[in-house]
Amino acid sequence: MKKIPDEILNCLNNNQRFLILLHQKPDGDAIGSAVALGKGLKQLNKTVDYYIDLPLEDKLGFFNEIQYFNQSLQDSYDVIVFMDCSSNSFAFAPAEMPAAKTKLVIDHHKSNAHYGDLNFVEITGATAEIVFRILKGLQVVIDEEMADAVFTGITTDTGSFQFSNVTVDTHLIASELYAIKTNYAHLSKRLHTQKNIDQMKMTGAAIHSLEILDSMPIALMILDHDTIFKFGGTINITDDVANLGQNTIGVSITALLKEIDAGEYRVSLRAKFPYDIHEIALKYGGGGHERAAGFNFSGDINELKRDLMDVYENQNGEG
Ligand SMILES: [Mn+2]
Repeated sequence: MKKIPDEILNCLNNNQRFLILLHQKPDGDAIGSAVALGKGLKQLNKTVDYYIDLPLEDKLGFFNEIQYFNQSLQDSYDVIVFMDCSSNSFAFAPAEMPAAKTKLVIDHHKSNAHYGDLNFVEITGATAEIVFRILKGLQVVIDEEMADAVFTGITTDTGSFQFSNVTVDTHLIASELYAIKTNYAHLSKRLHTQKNIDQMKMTGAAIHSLEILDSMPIALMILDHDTIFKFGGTINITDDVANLGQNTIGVSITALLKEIDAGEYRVSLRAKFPYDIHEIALKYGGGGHERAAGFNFSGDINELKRDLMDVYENQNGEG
């Protein structure tokens, strides 16, 4: 497991007042990374504020540390930490950004724009893996909630250790987490399989909508506004729904479209090796990874279908 560079550890060690920011609509990795680093810094007697896009997905609402999210902000900080966020514009930030001596970016997205004064970007399974290494570098004692937070980041961003972003380090870190807490079964179920009845029905509706594009290995699922409204009016269903399309035999690329407002979609893309769909997300102002990306979309769905088919036709057989 590679060491975290001294300049990153020094930035955290030698400053006192921190603000933690994440990407919009924070996922398990973003929230897990924030909780773990925030608690670690507090253990070193730093002050830590969080400014987070709420409400969280239900499944992420269990951290005790959440009670400290979005309390009053200071006019200035020593360090503003951007976590799991590939670009400035994708960050969820206050309308008036507090002043800071240093903007520190900690991320694992290939597309990261290195928009900080100090950037630590490494392609890992999850940002939470980097945070775990930082905590060890800072010689923080990792408690059970921090272990849960790191585990949450890793297991959600790796699809429960199933995705191609899993590495030796992912498992080494997980093994160390099991030395802190012996059982993550309850947490895994909470994060991956348990849904309330509306979320269950909406998952069913998404699967029911699944279509295959033009005999290509591309699946499209659409949850229209009426369906979302019928099952509680929120798209508070997990990434796992997008992954379900990928479970269809013969499918290599999946798009899940959730119509959050009339004609306005939140799109989640998934791909299997060797396909790279993150360029599509970038085209529409979103971000992500080669095999998992997302963006907001209000155009013609046929254009999006064309983009997906282009990825297949242009990248087929490469790799
Ligand atoms: Mn992530």
